[in-house]
Amino acid sequence: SGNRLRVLVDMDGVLADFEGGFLKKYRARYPDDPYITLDDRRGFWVSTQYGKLRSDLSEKAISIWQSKDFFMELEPLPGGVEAVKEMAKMDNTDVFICTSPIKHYKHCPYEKYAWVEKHLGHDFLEQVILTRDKTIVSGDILIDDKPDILGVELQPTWEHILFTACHNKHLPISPSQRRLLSWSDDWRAVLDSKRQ
Ligand code: DGP
Repeated sequence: SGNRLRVLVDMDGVLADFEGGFLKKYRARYPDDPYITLDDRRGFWVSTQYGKLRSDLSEKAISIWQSKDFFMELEPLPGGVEAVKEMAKMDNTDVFICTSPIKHYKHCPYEKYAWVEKHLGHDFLEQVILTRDKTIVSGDILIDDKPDILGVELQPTWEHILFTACHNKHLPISPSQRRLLSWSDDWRAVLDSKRQ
């Protein structure tokens, strides 16, 4: 509160390699079916692009992230875990992981907590926010790879910083939208720009 900076960090596509983990497991499970390379990914929804490739592939794609151990076994994206740890140690800074679980809830919510515990430590579980609507969460910054973050709150308190991912890297940069190209990009400057 007060003059503290509150940073919300998305998980899939920002801290955890959802796209890489998906493609690896999709190809292993469906070796005879076509796939979309990460370079050819367009649009946030993986199942939508697979469905356009061939109608039966939408369901096959969905079966991958609905499987046990999918979310748990995602690899960390380069520099993400280190950046979050550093942020959390900064003066006057509160960091929360703000992530939307899939509605097939058998494994995903549990595995998201387990991933945070494994990579950021048990104490960091205090910082986890699972929500399907990020607009109702208040913060100064939301670092997220989804281009359009919509919900019931039409004027979220946060500024959305678009984190570059395979599916959004070709989108035209709107003048109002700031980007982080990766965790090697200057995320400290983005945070400092929002401090009082
Ligand atoms: P978030 O990154 O917090 O906005 O969460 C979005 C989740 O949705 C994340 O786990 C990735 C997943 N996802 C990606 N593509 C699709 C899709 O086509 N369908 C569904 N249901 N989920 C998807």
